[in-house]
Amino acid sequence: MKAGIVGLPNVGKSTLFNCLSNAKAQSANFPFCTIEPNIGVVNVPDKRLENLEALVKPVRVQPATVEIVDIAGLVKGASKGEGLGNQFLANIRETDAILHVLRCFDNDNIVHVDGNINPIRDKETIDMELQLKDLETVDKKLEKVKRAAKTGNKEAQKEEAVLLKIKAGLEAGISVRALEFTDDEDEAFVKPSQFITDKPVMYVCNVDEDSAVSGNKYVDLVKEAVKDENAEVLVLAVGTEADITELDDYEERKMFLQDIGLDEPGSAKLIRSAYKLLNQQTYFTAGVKEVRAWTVDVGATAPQAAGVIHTDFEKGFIRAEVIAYDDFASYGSEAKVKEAGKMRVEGKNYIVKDGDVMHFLFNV
Ligand SMILES: Nc1nc2c(ncn2[C@@H]2O[C@H](COP(=O)(O)OP(=O)(O)OP(=O)(O)O)[C@@H](O)[C@H]2O)c(=O)[nH]1
Ligand SMILES: [Mg+2]
Repeated sequence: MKAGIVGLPNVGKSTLFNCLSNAKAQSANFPFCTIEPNIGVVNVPDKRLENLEALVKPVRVQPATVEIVDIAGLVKGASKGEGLGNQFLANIRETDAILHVLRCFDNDNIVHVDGNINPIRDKETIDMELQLKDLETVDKKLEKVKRAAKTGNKEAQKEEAVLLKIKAGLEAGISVRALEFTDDEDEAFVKPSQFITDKPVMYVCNVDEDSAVSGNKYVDLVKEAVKDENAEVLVLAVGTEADITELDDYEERKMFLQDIGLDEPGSAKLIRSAYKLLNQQTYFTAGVKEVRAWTVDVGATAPQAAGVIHTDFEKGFIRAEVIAYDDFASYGSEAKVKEAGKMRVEGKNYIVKDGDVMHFLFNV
């Protein structure tokens, strides 16, 4: 699962990527600085993991990770191949969620490809290119399904109806994610088509240092424009955070963050939000050798969670011993949790909860 950073050229995507990841992407003040996508595996910051480490004192600690991809900037006409558009759109198609970066800072020295600062226009430019690409996809599919539908094939007729609805939506400037379908329609026809505008999205407003805490007039406009989308809007002073990331000393970084009014980097919040956007959650294993955060889909069962560690754990799953994170934290150790009768034994139908501390019993 990976989240892609998407937006116009020169809005700060690579700078953001560099804040998140140690894999350094080239960032410079000219449009189309990035061509090949940069991929980074990013640790997901989690206070609970730090706390478990303090309690268990293991040899190793391993945080959960999420993959972030820095993609080239899109411009008007990308769907028609403008600015290497088709290649960039293909890079976006390969991601599972979209982090849409909007430039919300004034600075005459940093070139804006469309001449002035207007995040709403920028968002519409990007949305339209993604929608046009999906329109191409839907037209191709319609072409195929039409004949079968004409011969009376019931499934094909259902699919045709769904595709026509998507086509009408896209033509009216509505992204696929904003259209309503029954669960059956979604599973059978919408999801498998992997429309770009069906991917979950969040907006990242790149602001100047002074707006890092409470945003600015541009952020207000963005919030107003997306209020019906049910999408998260994150405010981040990307340039400033990139400077802070350059500092080697932890205390110094903390001081600079406090100076601009933050108790943690906005990039940490962004990583957690991206993780959620990808529909991922964390369970822990807490042994003396290793305390580790593992990633599972929201809704995963106990055997599926075990399978993340090893496929044998899933195949031979017998049961899981489960401690809620809060119980582990308040009693302080596995032994004390057991004593208090707070450890649960769960079977193969158990749906894992975020923060569960788990131990699997299996035979192979
Ligand atoms: N003042 C200021 N400059 C920024 C900020 N974010 C990025 N920049 C500058 O803007 C320029 C472009 O940043 P990049 O991160 O390379 O932009 P990009 O979106 O990756 O651009 P492409 O790869 O060309 O699509 C660089 O000179 C950055 O230093 C910011 O928050 N404030
Ligand atoms: Mg770039």
